[in-house]
Amino acid sequence: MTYTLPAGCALVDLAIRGDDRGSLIALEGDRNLPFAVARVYYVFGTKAGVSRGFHAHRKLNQLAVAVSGSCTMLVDDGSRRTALPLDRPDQGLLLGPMLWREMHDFSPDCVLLVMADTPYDESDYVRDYQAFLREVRAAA
Ligand code: T46
Repeated sequence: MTYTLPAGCALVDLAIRGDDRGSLIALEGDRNLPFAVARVYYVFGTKAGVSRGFHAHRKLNQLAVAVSGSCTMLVDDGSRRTALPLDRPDQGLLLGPMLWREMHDFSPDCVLLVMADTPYDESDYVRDYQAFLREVRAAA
């Protein structure tokens, strides 16, 4: 399935270094990632029916990969809103700045691995959708 994504995000295929023992994927900052990694976190054990996210970042770049299970990622640049499944350990979603994101439909086994280009900084978050729209429009 092909998705028309909002500006500032992209699906990327991650090369599998497989052999007869199984599979391995290596992610290297500034090599197959378009940024140097400053932080890695993972979301797991999300309870049934719970959605997460509901914010944008002013400056942060991230790559999100469902290394196990699946969830739906909704991305919104203020003009286009697209919901797509993250359900492959060999595909990641690059998320640039000023993209509203929501995560829904977590499978019980979902492990969402995220690499980020800065340390955690709460002041980078925009957690109100109307404020997000105002900031996007002011920057246009
Ligand atoms: C994002 C989506 C995909 C930290 O202390 N350090 C961290 O690096 C992060 C990411 C979070 N936290 C704390 C802050 C909260 O007390 O962990 C708690 C849960 O964070 P939050 O509610 O922001 O989690 P999500 O799942 O809504 O969003 C996260 C990321 O925050 C966000 O950047 O893009 O995953």
